[in-house]
Amino acid sequence: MTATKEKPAAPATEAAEELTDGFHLIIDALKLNGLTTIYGVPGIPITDFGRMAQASGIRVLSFRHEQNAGYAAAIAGFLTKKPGVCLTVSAPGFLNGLTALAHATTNCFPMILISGSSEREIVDLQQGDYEEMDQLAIAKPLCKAAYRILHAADIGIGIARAIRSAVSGRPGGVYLDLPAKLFGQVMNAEKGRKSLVKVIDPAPAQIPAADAVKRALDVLKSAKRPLIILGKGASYAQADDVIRSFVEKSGVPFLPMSMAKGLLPDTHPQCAGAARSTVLKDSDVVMMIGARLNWLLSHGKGKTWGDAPKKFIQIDIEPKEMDSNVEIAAPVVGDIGSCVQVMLGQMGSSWPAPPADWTGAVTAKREENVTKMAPRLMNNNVPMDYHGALGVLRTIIKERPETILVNEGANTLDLARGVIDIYKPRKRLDVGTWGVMGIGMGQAIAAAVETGNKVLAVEGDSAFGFSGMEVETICRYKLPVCVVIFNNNGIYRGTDVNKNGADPATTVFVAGARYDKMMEAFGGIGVNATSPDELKRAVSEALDSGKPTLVNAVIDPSAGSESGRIGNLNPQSALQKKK
Ligand code: OXT
Ligand code: ADP
Ligand code: MG
Repeated sequence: MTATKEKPAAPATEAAEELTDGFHLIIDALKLNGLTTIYGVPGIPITDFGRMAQASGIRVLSFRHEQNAGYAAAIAGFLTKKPGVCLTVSAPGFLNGLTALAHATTNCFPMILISGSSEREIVDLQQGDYEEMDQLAIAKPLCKAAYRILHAADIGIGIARAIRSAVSGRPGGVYLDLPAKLFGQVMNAEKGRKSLVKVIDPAPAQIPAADAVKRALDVLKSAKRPLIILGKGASYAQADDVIRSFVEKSGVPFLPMSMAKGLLPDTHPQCAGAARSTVLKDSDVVMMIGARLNWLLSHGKGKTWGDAPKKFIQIDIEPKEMDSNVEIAAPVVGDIGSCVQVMLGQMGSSWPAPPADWTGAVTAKREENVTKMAPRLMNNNVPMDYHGALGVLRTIIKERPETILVNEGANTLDLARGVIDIYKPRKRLDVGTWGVMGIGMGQAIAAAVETGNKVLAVEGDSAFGFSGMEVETICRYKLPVCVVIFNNNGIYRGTDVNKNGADPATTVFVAGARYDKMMEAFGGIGVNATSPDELKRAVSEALDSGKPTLVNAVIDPSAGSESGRIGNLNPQSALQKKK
């Protein structure tokens, strides 16, 4: 059923007719489906919508830039299994939000980007409307699905489609285009109520085929040197107990990808995080649970994986993921909760432990690496190096395992990932599949809003710069976020010199900048920490008080290396090498 575009001609009984409009129908549709938080930036044509949504009890968080609101929505989707909602204005606001929508899709996070748009008739004739842009066409290739709602009577079904598209199957980003005229469209209130759709079972269980499960268990049982890799899909699935039982019953060493850390504690005796190279190279059967064989796993081949033949088992909800890089000997297609549950049920009561020489070798390598790192974490150097500063933060998280760690940068990211142990599921959020800088403050805000937990954001000084203005947002909403900036005066390092002119080198920033003053400008607490002791005191106080805090941690400008641990990905000029 469709409504006319203009307000319907007044019937004789108008005085008695109860009316509703696009504004209210969108709000009612979101609430009906449990979407009660919106991250966005107001402006034409969605300012009043934001006000009305707030008045109706939806929590509307206003950001300083749509990209950060988008990253907040994306990670809200990861944390809650419900689509995170980002609301923007037309053309430039929409484009600002689009990077985050693409990021959500790439990372398999459910998110809906809702953007107001200009008049269709003018946009389609390219007559130069205010913020004119064919947003639907631009969004389509960057997300899982894109829809436009033209009539108030279609709002219920349009929002239902967006929700189901975002969360069913492999989760991802959905774009919803709402032209300005839609908001003011009026219709009969009763008909409006009836047009709303509550999405039943938005992400139905996908039970794996029995023969696929048997094949996978047979391959796992045949292994001499098995390995389980847990990815962020496993964290997303919220099947924590069943995954833990499966891993423990199998006795197989497990390697967590960065956002799967904590699914089982990093200190678990089967954790092979500190023996990464060894387990990838020497394993003979690798079972992937919610992880892809993309660049982060060297595509399942090459030097990282050694010469010995390997068999892969893969659990994923997306059938096309199988054989994407190498042959998968045992594909198990389904949702992780169901797949792991069924496999666990079929393991019987006497599943054989993996050979002791393998588990012993993994443990020995892990302990060797942990022992090697330990003294570096205790150093009290001034200026601080990464290890001295991270050693302090590692202890702080150990003492407060409910804290959510947000982490971005290059060295700041790569070293923190190894040093800071995570003890609980979904307590580490980071740059994800693209290695994108700028997720920091959006993720920190959404983590605090969605979970109520304290948040520690450990940020490279460059990484922080991408979303730094949101410290005002953190202060405005009084969120329990402590931001620590690893300030080494630049991207990777602060020591590069431009040998050819007066301009600074491309990777360096103003030396000795005081990011803590930014926080003070908005009423938060700012601390300049020059030693591990000062850092420890400041961060402990911040997390215990829950007051918005920014700690400028002064790091030796020469401490970092180019691109952290992925310097090998930088192309090199043959000409440059000859010089
Ligand atoms: O087994 P071995 O012996 O090999 O040892 C491994 C582990 O076993 C061991 N380990 C441990 N030992 C002891 N104890 C413990 N607990 C332990 N845990 C592990 O340690 C080693 C290493 O382990 P790891 O890390 O697991 O293994 P590895 O080999 O590194 O893993 C490979 C990867 C690929 C899985 C891993 O490296 C990874 O996940 N990497 C992600 C990298 C990434 O995404 N980086 C971000 C992008 S870099 C670059 O692009 C940047 N930019 C450009 C830019 C971007 N990105 N975005 C946008 C929008 N614009 C521009 C910029 C601008 S970074 C950047 C800013 C950088 O400057 P900052 O100031 O922000 O930061 P600083 O660098 O600090 O200055
Ligand atoms: P990581 O970066 O941690 O290795 P990836 O983002 O590469 O993880 O992979 C996550 C995988 O998990 C994706 O292939 C996605 O299809 C899958 N996935 C996400 N949610 C589920 C789920 N509930 N059940 C099964 N697979 C899932
Ligand atoms: Mg830096």
